[in-house]
Amino acid sequence: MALDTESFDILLATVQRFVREQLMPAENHLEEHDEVPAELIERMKQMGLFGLTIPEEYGGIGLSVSQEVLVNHELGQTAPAFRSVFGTNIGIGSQGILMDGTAEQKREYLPQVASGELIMSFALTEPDAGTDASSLKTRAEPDGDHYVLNGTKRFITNAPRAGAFTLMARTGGAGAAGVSAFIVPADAPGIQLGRNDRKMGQRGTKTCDVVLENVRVPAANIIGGVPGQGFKTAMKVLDRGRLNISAVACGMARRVLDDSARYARERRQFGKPIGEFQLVQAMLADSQAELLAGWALVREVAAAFDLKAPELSDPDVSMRVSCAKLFCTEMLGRVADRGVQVHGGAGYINEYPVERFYRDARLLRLYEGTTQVQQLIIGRELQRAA
Ligand code: COS
Repeated sequence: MALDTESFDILLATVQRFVREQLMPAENHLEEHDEVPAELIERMKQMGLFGLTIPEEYGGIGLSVSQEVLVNHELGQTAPAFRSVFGTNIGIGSQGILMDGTAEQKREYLPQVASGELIMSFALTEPDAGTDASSLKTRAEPDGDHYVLNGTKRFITNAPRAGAFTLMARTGGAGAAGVSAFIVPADAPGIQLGRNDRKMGQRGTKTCDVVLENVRVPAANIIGGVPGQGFKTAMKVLDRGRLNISAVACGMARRVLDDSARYARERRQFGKPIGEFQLVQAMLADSQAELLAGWALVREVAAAFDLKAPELSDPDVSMRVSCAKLFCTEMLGRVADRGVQVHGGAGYINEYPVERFYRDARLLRLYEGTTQVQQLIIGRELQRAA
């Protein structure tokens, strides 16, 4: 699946312009009001951003993974909260249905997801099940042709905007084999949302708890129709998600580095621009070298991803995705830190975007699997292959 080259070039140029002309100027609004302006969300829908990765037959644009990372690299160059409005629709919220859903589920949900009419969100994490995702406790008990769900999901991105969740719950015994993925409408009786989480950064991104109390969901809403497959679906979805987080990390690093290089040219000390001092150049050079290495890795892994069938797992590709997530998000942490250093005291003041990017960047080493989870996946695969 891929968009033809000519149409993709036009799309990418449109996204670039949108980022520079409309999103970057709205960054301060986002920070002050913790809200993405409604007219920008409308524009995102018109541009087809909610359907970037949904195949054309369901009304989406049908980007390949190699194309998707290029778009995410552009979107990374502004505040990540803008992308998060539709990020769960094109990523972790909907990909489970695309990869493992029945033909009927795809027909019913994907067109609404692609148009942005339905916002989907991904609910895996719980108060006692973060990294140890397969220990999740939310229960789904069979009751006739329904299941009854009880439990709490935590830190759920886009929950306040969601019309439905891809939600993992336990239909069987302990461990990964007892987990099923359900499509749960957000307005089902018994669902309550917690108050919005107050985060260190990424203002404008909405996350909160989702509490389920005796929520009745048709058995037909199990993704793929077969119980016990939900953990694998979640892991496959996260593979693609993690690669896209890596692309966003490269985009954010690009923006921080561009801002820092520009600041170094303008800011004068000791009678000349600080960019002429070699110690400042060394910081910029390290960031540039690491950024180019990370971006090359993302593009290579994306190409490997495109070679495999999306519904199949490939431990070698998962391992490579984890290398990209680990390297690029850690790289961004270092680039953002140097960015603040190049700005000096001004980098600690919130008039400069670098202060915000420094806070926003911190989350990338945590969500969709911490750096340590990526190390674990890489380490296990190396052992398996040996
Ligand atoms: N694709 C397909 N299947 C996968 C897979 C993948 N990428 N990763 C694991 N699986 C399968 C395994 O093959 C195994 O199946 P079998 O039992 O049939 O062999 C099953 O899923 C269980 O896998 P595993 O034994 O590796 O599960 P663990 O409980 O040991 O979990 C980690 C491994 C820690 C890597 C996993 O729980 C994880 O990624 N945790 C982090 C979760 C996360 O990212 N949370 C962020 C919040 S979501 S935004």
